[in-house]
Amino acid sequence: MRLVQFYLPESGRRIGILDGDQVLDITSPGLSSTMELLERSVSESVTMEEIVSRLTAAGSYPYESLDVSPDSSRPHLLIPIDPPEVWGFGVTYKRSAEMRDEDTTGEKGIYDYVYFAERPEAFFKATGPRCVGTNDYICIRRDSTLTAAEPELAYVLGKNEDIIGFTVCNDVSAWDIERENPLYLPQSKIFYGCCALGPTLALASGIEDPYNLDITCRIIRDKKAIFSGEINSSSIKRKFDELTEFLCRDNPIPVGTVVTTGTGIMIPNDYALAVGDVVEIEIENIGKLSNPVKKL
Ligand code: DO4
Ligand code: MG
Repeated sequence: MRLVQFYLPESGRRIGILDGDQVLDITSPGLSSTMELLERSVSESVTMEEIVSRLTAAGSYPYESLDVSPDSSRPHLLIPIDPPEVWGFGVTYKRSAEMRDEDTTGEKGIYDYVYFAERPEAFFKATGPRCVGTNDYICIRRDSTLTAAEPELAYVLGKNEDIIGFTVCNDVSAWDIERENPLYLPQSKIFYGCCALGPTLALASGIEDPYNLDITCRIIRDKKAIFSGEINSSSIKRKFDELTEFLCRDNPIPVGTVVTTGTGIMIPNDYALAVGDVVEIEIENIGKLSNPVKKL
């Protein structure tokens, strides 16, 4: 089951289920966000699917008609969950370790070390207001000239550190700031519009094998694809339980936290983001996240 949040000019935020090419509106009193749905499932100790099965659809909208840039005068998709926190993991794919070391010192260094270390690299990435949904702008911070898209599979935590679902994430990162000094990592990672999530929240029961998902990325400039890359999530070095265990060690993580699992598609520096580009990231059984780029 894939959930979305969408906006209607007359009633604001709604929750929908993706049913073929239609979005069924299942909003009901007290349940107008996927976070409320998740909190209800936690308080009643039932699955989100169980809560959804009790709701009646109040209307339907073609998905295509909602997959448009956000504008308060027309219906459009929103971020599929408003996360209290987003945490990231890095250097979970070999390509990320290799390219980062090469671009920093030209030889094996801290990235190779962390790729093989027992402890993974975890970093705070964003809060809800720093995130955007599909078709909304991702941003280049004003002091960066080399900001890149990082296409990633992300999961959402429920209670007891359980994964309740998956979404697509763009861990937009100012690589020039990261390379200047590793201590600048938070500034390279956290800024307004640094994280795109969506288009759907695919509940975990519908994702048969999260370690076998094709992830593709395209960068469109002047209507042409100037970059395309792909990876399968089977190439990730670590298991999600291992990431969650490190993340939650003596660190209270609120329900609804999004955890992004690292990039396996390293975009060459020649395709650093430019104003007007559109980044498309697609993961099978979740959907295509598409974001235009602007400079802050
Ligand atoms: O330390 C660098 C960040 C790594 C990262 O975000 C990734 O590998 O996806
Ligand atoms: Mg990343």
